[in-house]
Amino acid sequence: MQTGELISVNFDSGVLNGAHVLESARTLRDLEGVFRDEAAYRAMDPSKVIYRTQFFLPVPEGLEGGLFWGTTFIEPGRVGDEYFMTKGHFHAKRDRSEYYVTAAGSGALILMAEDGATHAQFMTPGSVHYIPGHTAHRVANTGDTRLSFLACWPSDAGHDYQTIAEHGFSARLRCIDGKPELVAER
Ligand code: M6P
Ligand code: ZN
Repeated sequence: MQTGELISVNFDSGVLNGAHVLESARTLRDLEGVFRDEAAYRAMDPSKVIYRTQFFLPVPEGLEGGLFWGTTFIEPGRVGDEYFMTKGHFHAKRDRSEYYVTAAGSGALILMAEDGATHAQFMTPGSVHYIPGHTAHRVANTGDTRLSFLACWPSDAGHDYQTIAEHGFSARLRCIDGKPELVAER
């Protein structure tokens, strides 16, 4: 039996283990321009880690036909009335799709079609979310504990952050009267 690339996932925490698991972190500093309340953003510690990601990339990035696997861990918290969330992206190859599966915590997956139509799906342990191609995706942690979700996406999908940096999402998940609400921009 071949065990060379073996990794394991802890389904309670979402943590990946294995010699080939890579990690990265995004701090508030990396999320410049993401949150609408700039004054609240400036008042916070820029070195605060908002989310971390673990990746398993068994084939080279860009290869057609492979799959990547990862877990994202988003801390609880808010910038103003907006929950801590991922940058979000379209896939550079627009037709590529992806799965997200919630391991722990609670949150929302915000999906935006290319025409700007936006909706959210609640994330709770065990929830499975299919992200079709041509759809930008971002996750917000709406709970008081860390939100962890597994992801599986094609190795040639790529990340287009630029379109989101220029146009943003057309709706934001804001905490209104203590509850998450998807609010259209303008
Ligand atoms: C998931 C996957 C990754 C992505 C990560 C963080 O694990 O979709 O491809 O990089 O979430 O999201 P983002 O890249 O938008 O910061
Ligand atoms: Zn993606």
